Amino acid sequence: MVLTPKSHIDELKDQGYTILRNVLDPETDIQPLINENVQVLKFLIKELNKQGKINNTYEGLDGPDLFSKFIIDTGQEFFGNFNILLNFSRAPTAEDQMYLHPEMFNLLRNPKLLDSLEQFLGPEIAVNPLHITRMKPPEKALPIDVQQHAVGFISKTNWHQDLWAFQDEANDTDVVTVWVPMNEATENNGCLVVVPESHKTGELNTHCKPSETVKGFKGIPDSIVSKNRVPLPVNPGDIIVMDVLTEHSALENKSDGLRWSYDLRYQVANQPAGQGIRKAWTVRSKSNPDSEFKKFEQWEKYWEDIKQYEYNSGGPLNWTRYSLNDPMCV
Ligand SMILES: O=C(O)CCC(=O)C(=O)O
Repeated sequence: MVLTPKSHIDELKDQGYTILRNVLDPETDIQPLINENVQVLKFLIKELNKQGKINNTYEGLDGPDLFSKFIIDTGQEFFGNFNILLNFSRAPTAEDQMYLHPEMFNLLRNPKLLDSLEQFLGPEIAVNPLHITRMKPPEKALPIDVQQHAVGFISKTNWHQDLWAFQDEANDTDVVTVWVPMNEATENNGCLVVVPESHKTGELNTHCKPSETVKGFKGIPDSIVSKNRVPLPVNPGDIIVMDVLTEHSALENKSDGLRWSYDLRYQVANQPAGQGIRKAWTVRSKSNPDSEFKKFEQWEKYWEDIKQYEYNSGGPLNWTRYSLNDPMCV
């Protein structure tokens, strides 16, 4: 059944998520970003070999298979080069890496994507700087510490609601999560799973912070998540739009290949982003087109300034919505 815009809005309100099919063209909207990533990885591999940090040229591998093998071998160590997230919990260094390349900027600004989001957000749209790259090789092949302490970037994602990652100033911001697959996401390779209607309580469930016993990302204890869990398989070109209170996780990748996606967040422009000094940047404005970031260099400078600021000031604002002392959190 093809949903009309009104029914997507209703579905998002009623269920806490909605899937929009064939928003993007895999050939012209997605493949260029894949190609760009591969080019960046090949360059990185050369550099790391020159610096003696790795000893493998990965000859004969290409595309997602190259990523898969590289991440299996190196775990989280170099993943910052491909992530579009600067982690709040890191201690900033002058060498902080992040994926800042033109095709990523093009995806964030993709007119088809923005057209499809207008129904939820209206004509004044900004990119919220909380966005993440997920590149997940087969879970069983990952380094054992990654398997044991799922961090969610390169391994399975634990249950959470995205609102936990927003500071209080954004409590009234109109913001949605937009999940964009680069390749087919299936139950076998670790697609997203949601609890329908879980956004309706209007509150954050208990989120546990990482501890000595469970390192990495922890989230809502599985035992208190409803059993009504719905996997959301999607194809490249489709997007999933979610409420920031919808409880969700991602399954383990049991396939033999890489599962690759981006979770982006878009909001109404000029509302608080809830990300400390990282403000939302306008990507579409009917009322003030000059306020839009139109050039890649603007986006690049925005992040370079943030990195510099956080480095000089000793780190991003220290904050948390984790439950620190909940008995659930062991
Ligand atoms: O893709 C994933 O593994 C998790 C995505 C996610 O947590 C999100 O979209 O907020």
